[in-house]
Amino acid sequence: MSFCMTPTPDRLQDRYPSRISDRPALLPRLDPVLYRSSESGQVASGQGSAGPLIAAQQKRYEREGFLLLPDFFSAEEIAACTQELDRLCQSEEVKRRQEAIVEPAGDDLRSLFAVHRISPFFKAVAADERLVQIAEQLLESPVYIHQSRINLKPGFTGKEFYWHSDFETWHVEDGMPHMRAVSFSLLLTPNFEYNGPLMLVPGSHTRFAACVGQTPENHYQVSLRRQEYGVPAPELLTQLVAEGGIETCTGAAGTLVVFDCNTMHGSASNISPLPRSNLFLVYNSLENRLQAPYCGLPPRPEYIATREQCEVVVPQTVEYSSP
Ligand code: 6CS
Ligand code: FE
Repeated sequence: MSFCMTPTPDRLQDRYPSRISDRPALLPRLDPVLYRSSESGQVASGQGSAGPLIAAQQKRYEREGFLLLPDFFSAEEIAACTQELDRLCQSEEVKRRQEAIVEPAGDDLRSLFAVHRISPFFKAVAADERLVQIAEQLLESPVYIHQSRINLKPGFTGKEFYWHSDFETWHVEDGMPHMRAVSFSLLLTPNFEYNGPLMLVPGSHTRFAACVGQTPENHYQVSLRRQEYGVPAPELLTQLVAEGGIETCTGAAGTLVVFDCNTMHGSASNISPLPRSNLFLVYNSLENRLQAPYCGLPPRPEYIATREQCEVVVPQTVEYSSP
């Protein structure tokens, strides 16, 4: 497999150094949260930038690093999504794919990556104008899918996703230069306080939590099942939570969580009988394509971090009829 020739990482140009020092640190965020074209009159008048999010929502996203949007997808649309998810999960071919990640204990499916490439249905979801136009508004540019996945977190056996900043991994292991990417988590099943919902730390996106420890080779073969490198030191997490608290994103299926690439988040194990399945779509600005990984190791595979197939997502009106 050839990689597009990306420059070797310039450690001196590494604006977010992590997994280098043996001392954890909270560094300043050097990138905007909301990208805005300065000539936009609406911004000057305080109305915010043009797009689906009103000014108050933009302000909240800028302050907290995420938005919780209930009833974003209808019950019929979610029914179509879960029918496609069931089809994928029952496919022996899909379960044998490299994109299928099993839980650390046993063989329950934990995550299915690159669902926008494996499933034409989820490719259409990823192009849904209701999602893409929010991403374009926040990032102020055309966007492409950096990563897609469904985290299934099955009942009884779904294990935690320990605290982390996605950007820390995407910068160190994928070479993402700037904090100019946004994640959308669409709840495909109800997320209760007891079945491992996403937890976010409000305001944590404004600092970069530099981690300790050197990235192991082929780290993704372990980290996607249980992440131990690129996780914040307890003292950093304690400080971030003391300042911002923890918001648990519970809600009905169809709820949408929009969160900045650097917002600290995690989710607990699911010991309830009820699955917690969420679709994650990560939109990256076309101006923020991956460079050489800052850790100096070979790039992660394309199904985890889009490096070559950076097709601009064209917003579509999507009809969700159950297949
Ligand atoms: O390494 C990654 O890209 C994945 N790991 C986590 C814990 N969140 C983002 C993504 O799924
Ligand atoms: Fe994550």
